[in-house]
Amino acid sequence: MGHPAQGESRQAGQPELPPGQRLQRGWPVTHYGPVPKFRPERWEFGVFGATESGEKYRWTHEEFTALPYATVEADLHCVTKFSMLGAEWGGVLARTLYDLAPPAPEVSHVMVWAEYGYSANLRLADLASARTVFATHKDGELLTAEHGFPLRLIVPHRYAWKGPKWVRGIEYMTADRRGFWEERGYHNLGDPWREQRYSYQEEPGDGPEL
Ligand SMILES: Nc1nc2c(c(=O)[nH]1)N[C@H]1C(S)=C(S)[C@@H](COP(=O)(O)O)O[C@H]1N2
Ligand SMILES: [Mo]
Repeated sequence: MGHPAQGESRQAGQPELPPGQRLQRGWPVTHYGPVPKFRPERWEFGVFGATESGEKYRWTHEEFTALPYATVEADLHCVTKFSMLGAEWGGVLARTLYDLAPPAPEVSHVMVWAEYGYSANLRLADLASARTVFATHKDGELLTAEHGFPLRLIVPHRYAWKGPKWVRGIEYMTADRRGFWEERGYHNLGDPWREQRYSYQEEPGDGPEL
């Protein structure tokens, strides 16, 4: 595990924007499709695919909210060029889930799955990064439905489309596969500090053939 994830060049507390981004006041709502209704009795979070044990892991909503709570300060960079700086995200560190439900040694990538089939692919190292968090809270308050309640992923060093709202699970993969936006014209890696916005910018090795 653990070569450091790429692109974390901003120092905490230093208001700096990635190239081409502008500061957004307030917190707009940006997503594709409807806001799902939360039904606690039907909700579960799963970790599946190539787990080390070969088993699928599940948490009910009650079990998930009992997992250790941590906070991470991180910015949100939308590929459409606005950024929100300095939010404090609270929830379960992705690293905690990684440790509770470890991947098989040959796992290189993950697909993060959300309601209605929204998905985003990440390198395993990006998921396991110390600041990647499955957030239930922002600035001490529960997320609203529009912003992803009951759970959304925050990957501080990636564009925000790689942080699904209404997230339901992690699939461990032994090869890379494109997620929802990565199949539809966005960059497979999506590092805002390298301005990796669109798939036409990809270089050989950045992602699977389109
Ligand atoms: N499930 C889901 N998650 C999603 C999206 C989406 O369309 N569906 N859009 C992404 C994009 S492009 C952005 S910029 C952020 C926006 O988060 P916000 O609405 O809380 O600001 O959510 C991300 N997560
Ligand atoms: Mo976005």
